[in-house]
Amino acid sequence: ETSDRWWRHAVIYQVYPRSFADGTGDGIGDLAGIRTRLPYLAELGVDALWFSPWYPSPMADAGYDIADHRDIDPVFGTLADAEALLGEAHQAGLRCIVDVVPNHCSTAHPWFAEAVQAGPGSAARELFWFRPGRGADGELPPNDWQSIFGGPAWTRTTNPDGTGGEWYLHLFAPEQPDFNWGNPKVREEFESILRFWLDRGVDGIRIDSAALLCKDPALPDFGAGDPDPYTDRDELHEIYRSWRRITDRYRDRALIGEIWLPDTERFARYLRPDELHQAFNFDFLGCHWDAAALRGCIDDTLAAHRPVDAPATWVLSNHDVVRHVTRYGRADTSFALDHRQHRAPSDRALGTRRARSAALLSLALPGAAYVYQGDELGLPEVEELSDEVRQDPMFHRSGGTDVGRDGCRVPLPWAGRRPPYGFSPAGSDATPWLPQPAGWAPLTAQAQRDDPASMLTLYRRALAIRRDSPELRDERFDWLDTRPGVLAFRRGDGFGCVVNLAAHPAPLPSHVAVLLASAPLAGGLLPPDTAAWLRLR
Ligand code: ISL
Repeated sequence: ETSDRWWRHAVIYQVYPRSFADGTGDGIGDLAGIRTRLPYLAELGVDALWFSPWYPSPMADAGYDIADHRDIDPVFGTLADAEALLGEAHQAGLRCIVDVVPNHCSTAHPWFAEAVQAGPGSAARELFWFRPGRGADGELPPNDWQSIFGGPAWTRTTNPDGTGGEWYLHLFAPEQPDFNWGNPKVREEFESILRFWLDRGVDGIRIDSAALLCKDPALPDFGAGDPDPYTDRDELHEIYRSWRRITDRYRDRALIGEIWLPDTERFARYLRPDELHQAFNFDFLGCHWDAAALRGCIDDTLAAHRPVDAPATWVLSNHDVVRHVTRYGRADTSFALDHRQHRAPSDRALGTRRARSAALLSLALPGAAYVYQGDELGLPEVEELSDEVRQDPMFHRSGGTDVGRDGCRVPLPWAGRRPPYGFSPAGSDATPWLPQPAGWAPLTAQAQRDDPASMLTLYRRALAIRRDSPELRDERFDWLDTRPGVLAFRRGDGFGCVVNLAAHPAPLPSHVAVLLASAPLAGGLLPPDTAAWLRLR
């Protein structure tokens, strides 16, 4: 039997369980809600689902602070519900990917509770990074590392007598202590977690913060940051090789790394026949809406993946960044990761127009494409959230200077004229965990379903064409000559994609049939900010 290597060309839909669909009527999305919406996902035409964390968690970082990696948080359901969901998704032809978070756990994890109890010098503390502080009374953190969410990456414990004790390391929130990956027990634990989910039939594992696990054991100051003491360390590769050996004992399973590295050569080192199958390409996400910039990003990405024979991945949005409808409607379209400038004005109509083109572009490129829930509805970032409702630790830890990531995590609108737009079951009086805006009635799945001009219809048509086009599953990709500001490429022999990023209408290549366009064509011309898929003759 040969492997079909589905992950090389899959369209993977990211489900953020808290905000996808609420089946139980408490205002929080859950597994029951996902199960009722599987027909929607199958009809949309994606190949796979990636579930952001659904494990027991105090939710200090929306579930990325995990207390037990082998169970489901009661707010989402039970392990039996997860098994049923995996079975039903497979029945519907959808592969399933779970999120594994190996860099850290929750302070509520039994190992951490035990480590705090057991005190300095204990074996329990060896599973994390506990260190005495600096200064006369140990009142200063052990080194200068900063948390990615703001503030020092260290928090001090309190001794039983009330005095200050050792500090522990957390690259993210204080509720997310980092594991010590130098300890074999940590390695064994995650290998067992991997098997736990692979045994339950998941088709892939998304590895959170995959380049951050290993730390220089001397814990030197970051200083000038060269060499970086915790990013992209060589020891990581041995860990992922052992994960690959485990994964290879199952059929057609994929390891997918969340790897933020600006250096594409370093990035590609993780994509080996004996390491990860794929990793997210975040360059695309940070790229300007500009023909030359996009072309450069596409070329760099393809060039990085070619020598290692790994599929490229294309990501427009996820649960950590400003939604691309809003990014693309701004004068500066690039700052995907910077939530501080979040309040810069955005032209929604323009952003939507560009997002439609970006969908056709990303779905026509070689490799795997990721769709974040709500991309297919053209949801904008919700910018009008009041500070009181914001939950993201990024907002709270920055003292409000960074508005954080709640604006892209607002519960999906399914149907109806007003909140909760069918997010919670009919008759429930629950309020969604983050408030939905008043103007979303035209964006509901129901409102878009039968509208030929909707974003949802565009995605459905594009995904249907992608499934029926063998050219999009082979790796061949060639740029076609065009005028400045226009991107055009050929896939295989006869599939073409043209995107006009210029300010003026552009002629289509001659002798083509238009398969799909992101906006009506005007007299054979492609209007600005429009894309088309073509059959080339
Ligand atoms: O490492 C980074 C920058 O150098 C970060 O961008 C980091 O890779 C990213 O924030 C990791 O995100 C993931 O892990 C976080 C969680 O809050 C995010 O939602 C998740 O996607 C901690 O688990």
